[in-house]
Amino acid sequence: MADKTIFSEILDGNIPCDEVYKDELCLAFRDIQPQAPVHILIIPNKAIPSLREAQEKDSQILGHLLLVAAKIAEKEGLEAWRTIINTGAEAGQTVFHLHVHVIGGRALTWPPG
Ligand code: DGP
Repeated sequence: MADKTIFSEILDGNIPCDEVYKDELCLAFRDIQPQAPVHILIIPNKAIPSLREAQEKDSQILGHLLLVAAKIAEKEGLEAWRTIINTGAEAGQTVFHLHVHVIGGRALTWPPG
């Protein structure tokens, strides 16, 4: 069993969040350290530590997170946006509960840092 993360605490309602979307598989809320005018995190209810630990049986959840990302981007009025899943500390992952970043509202450069 993975250690509890701050995102589990948010899912449990122990830590508040600025919620933007919720359904039976996931929760989305605004990032506390936004990197752009719109910066939203989508997390599965299931505590998968990272994409590395995701399994075949998680396919529906993973696909769902991306479809929710597109739905949220549209709701936020974004014409372009970036979806990011950091996997591993060296890639910038700091919270080990899989999450999709949705970032937009400004021009985004490539390649990322
Ligand atoms: P990552 O670096 O990919 O693991 O992204 C973690 C993100 O989570 C980071 O952008 C900051 C955000 N974050 C960390 N703690 C909290 C919190 O308590 N509330 C909210 N809303 N965001 C958080």
